[in-house]
Amino acid sequence: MKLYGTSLSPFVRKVLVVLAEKGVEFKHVPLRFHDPDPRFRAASPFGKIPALEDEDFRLADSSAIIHYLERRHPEPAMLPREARDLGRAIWFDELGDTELFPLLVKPFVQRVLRPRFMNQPCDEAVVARCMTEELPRVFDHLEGAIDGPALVGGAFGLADISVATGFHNLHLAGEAVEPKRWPRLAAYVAGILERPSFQAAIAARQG
Ligand SMILES: N[C@@H](CCC(=O)N[C@@H](CS)C(=O)NCC(=O)O)C(=O)O
Repeated sequence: MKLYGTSLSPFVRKVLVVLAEKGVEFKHVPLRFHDPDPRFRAASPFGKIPALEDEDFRLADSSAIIHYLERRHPEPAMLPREARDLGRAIWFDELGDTELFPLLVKPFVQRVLRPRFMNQPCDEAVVARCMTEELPRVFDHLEGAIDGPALVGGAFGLADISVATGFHNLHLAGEAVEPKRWPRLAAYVAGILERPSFQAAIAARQG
């Protein structure tokens, strides 16, 4: 099995965490999005990362890949069985991908990607607006949704992976959740990112 995509990507990180939790052996190809590698492009028609190759099967999109892995390697489960818990896990996966990450990535783009890869300066006004006006609304929601070390059904899984992954990018940009304002969210994120699977995903190759 081959996983394409740099570990700097929060979406690639989701899959790296699942592979580590399930103990699946794989080869990591840490390329960047839009890489012309033909095998990667066959798996990811629009050049996005992550993409997976498993023998003659190819698949893109972190959530699609994780659902595939869940069926191929059911233990330990990353998705709950109970109907409401399953619905909520998919809701948090979607929230992580579409509400949270587009905001968490803004400081990372400004302070890490622009100077390091794009030869462009950081716009601190974008970072300040994101931290003071845009992210608090989502942080407030999460603070109210967290009542323990896992978001859904008392067990670590896809919901936690998708919500927590982008916080590593926020940390790489030198920002973090303010523990005084959002104590449950700050403790929750720290607990999830400390898991050995997340630490392995964070340490995986960037390129
Ligand atoms: N929904 C996709 C999103 C993947 C995605 O947008 N990855 C970014 C890198 S973090 C990418 O490849 N961007 C290039 C593009 O949007 O064309 C997933 O969950 O895998």
